[in-house]
Amino acid sequence: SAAALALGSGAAMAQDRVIGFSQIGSESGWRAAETTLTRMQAEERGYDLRFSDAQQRQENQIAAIRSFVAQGVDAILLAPVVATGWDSVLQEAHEAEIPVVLLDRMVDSDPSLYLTAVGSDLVHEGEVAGQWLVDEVAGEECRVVELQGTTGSSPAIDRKTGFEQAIAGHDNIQIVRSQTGDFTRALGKEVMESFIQAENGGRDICALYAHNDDMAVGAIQAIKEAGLTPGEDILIVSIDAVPDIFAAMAAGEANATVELTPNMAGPAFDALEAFWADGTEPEKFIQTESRLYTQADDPAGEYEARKDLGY
Ligand code: GYE
Repeated sequence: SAAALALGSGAAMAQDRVIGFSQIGSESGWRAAETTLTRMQAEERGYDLRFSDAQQRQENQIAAIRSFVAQGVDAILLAPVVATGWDSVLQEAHEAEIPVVLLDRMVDSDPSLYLTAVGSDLVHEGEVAGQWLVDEVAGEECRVVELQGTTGSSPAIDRKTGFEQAIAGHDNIQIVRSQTGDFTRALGKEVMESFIQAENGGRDICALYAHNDDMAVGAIQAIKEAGLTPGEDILIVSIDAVPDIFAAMAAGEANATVELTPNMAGPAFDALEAFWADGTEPEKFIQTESRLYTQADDPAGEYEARKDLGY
């Protein structure tokens, strides 16, 4: 029948779609979940996903994109490790007429060089975290240590800016130390140990702001090893909403997190499908939601709901 034929050719078309995905690496639980969900979305839609893990190195991402262009893929997904240095390679994809969709981090390049970007409002996330702390300490003196994400990445830049904007004008709150933990648990722990050492065994620290949950989880370990109680002696606010931070919140060892959905590929593929169908140009930025969770928001339940999502 015509319907069966149409269905058949639709399926065949989907089968023919080849997507190159240049992923940053596996620095965090959130990143692992994004990779899993991208693979799931591609499989559901019948795409051939070619996955490249850059192990945190921009040069590996540039090489992967060049290879995807040479293979003549139908589209490229790029989660860019840092914000600068993409102009030439994006230009090459553009000249080959291969649409590029950015996932979760932004670039400084001209927006005409990519089809769209899917991500959260990273400045807003920092503001939500900062506002939570402003409300929580309610005018009390609070000396904050900050674990930044990967240097030069848009989330590290924007989450710092947003938090600083939220605490501006609240002179009781001060960032006293700030250093990168590269979005990893191991460095989060190591840098927190040095903060604790420099701050009277941790006793002069009121709160930790970590640019992602994984660094917070590493820092929680450091705080415990220093003989202090995370979540009480030192307040902890971070970003991502991965299962392990909910486990820590359920145990009273972390206080708040701002959710970042790992399903960036769903909206990216929707935009690509509309573009392939009739040339529909998506908005340049497809924004995902950011929501605050505290210990009052059933962290044990949130842990259960997420723990099998590939985190
Ligand atoms: O928050 C963090 C990570 O790029 C916004 O990257 C993303 C960040 C995410 O590895 O955990």
